[in-house]
Amino acid sequence: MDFKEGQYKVRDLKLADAGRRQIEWAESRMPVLMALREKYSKTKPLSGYRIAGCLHVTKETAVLIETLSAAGAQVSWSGCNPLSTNDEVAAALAVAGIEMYAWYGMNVEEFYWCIDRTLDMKPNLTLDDGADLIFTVHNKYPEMCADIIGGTEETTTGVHRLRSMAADGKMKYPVIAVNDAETKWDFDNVYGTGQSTLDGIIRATSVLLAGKNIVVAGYGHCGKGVAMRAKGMGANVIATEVKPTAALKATLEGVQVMPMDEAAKIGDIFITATGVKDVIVGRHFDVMKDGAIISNTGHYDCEINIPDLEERSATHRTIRANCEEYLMSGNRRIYLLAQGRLVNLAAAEGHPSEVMDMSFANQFLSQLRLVRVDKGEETMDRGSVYDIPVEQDQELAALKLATNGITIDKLTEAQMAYHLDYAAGT
Ligand code: RBV
Repeated sequence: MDFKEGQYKVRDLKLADAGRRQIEWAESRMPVLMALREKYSKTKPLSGYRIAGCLHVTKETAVLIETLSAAGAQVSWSGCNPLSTNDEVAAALAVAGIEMYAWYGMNVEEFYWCIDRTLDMKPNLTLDDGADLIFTVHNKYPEMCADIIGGTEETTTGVHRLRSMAADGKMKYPVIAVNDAETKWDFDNVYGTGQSTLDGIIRATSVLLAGKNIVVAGYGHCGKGVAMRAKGMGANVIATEVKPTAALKATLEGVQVMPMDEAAKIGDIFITATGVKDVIVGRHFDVMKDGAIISNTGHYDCEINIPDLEERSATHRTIRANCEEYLMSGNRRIYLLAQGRLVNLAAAEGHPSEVMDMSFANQFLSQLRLVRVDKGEETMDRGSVYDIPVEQDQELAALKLATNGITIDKLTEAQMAYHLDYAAGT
């Protein structure tokens, strides 16, 4: 493995040219982020700032990294999942001089080694997806917190955990919840997860989705996106839920709702999207049909209890990339995709560039906001989680529409006055 201490550890630098072509492809589909790059590469507001990032190394993330770098930041990066790095992209970034520690198929020990290396440069900003970097700083290097201005967090699970940490009074620097921007969760989580999850399942199995019973565990934004797309492909979609309002929405969207104990008996394909552990466990494997396919699209790999599956299985073998066949009692076969890790990134390429454009524009603008805090132009409490300003959502959405050549109406002054008039009625 090519490795120069202190700079990078990637699979193979010879993959760099192929990676660069993929990054250019993503750039051509991320006009909002590219417009921000154009603007801020002139003023370089991130000059003198050191950003450690821990987020899936994909072609889209490369566009974010190179935008941060063009705005003047020194960047060091690790992937936020052992199975989500695009080795070609990682090589291209290492060749371009980014400190890069990521390769596909690393083990958990290597995963944390990579995070440690990104901290060697003593960052003053952090950028997370899943909060593993923030947790590492707080738990292993607490002395670093004082020099860190703040961090940003990409995903639902990470934001959820950081809010618990803040409520417990344990957070030592402010974090911006990028996930909670409308231009993030209502697009990335729904349409991104919807498409990329089915993409991962199809690449790993090549099965026909039409006519299948697809069980989606969790009807949050991600689960809803998956369900919507699976329905469009002709599947019979079943949702499992613990939250009454989410379950009720599913029923009104034409999705059948039942407990996992029932769904386990009839599902052909299972997709977990809950953010909690042990959604599919031993007793569910016991009643599954021969040929059942199980996958996860939640951030962590604990939604499917894999030790339970292994305990019940006499043997297992690899059928094809990201598809492992487990032989169960009664000669039933169960197929586990991507080792229960997020199937959309492990078996496909994650969300498409067009949707990551807005997520990562929010990331970039949030890093700039933290710099404003450093400069005293804005204040933040060091133990809190912050939302994205609502104006930012509207600005980014307007920019995205404009880059798509779409124009929209504007309220006239009379309409605006009517809109604000609390005396108007029938
Ligand atoms: N995600 N990133 C990509 N193509 O770079 N795809 C998905 C990509 C992010 C997404 O924003 C989600 O919140 C997170 O991965 C889950 O880990």
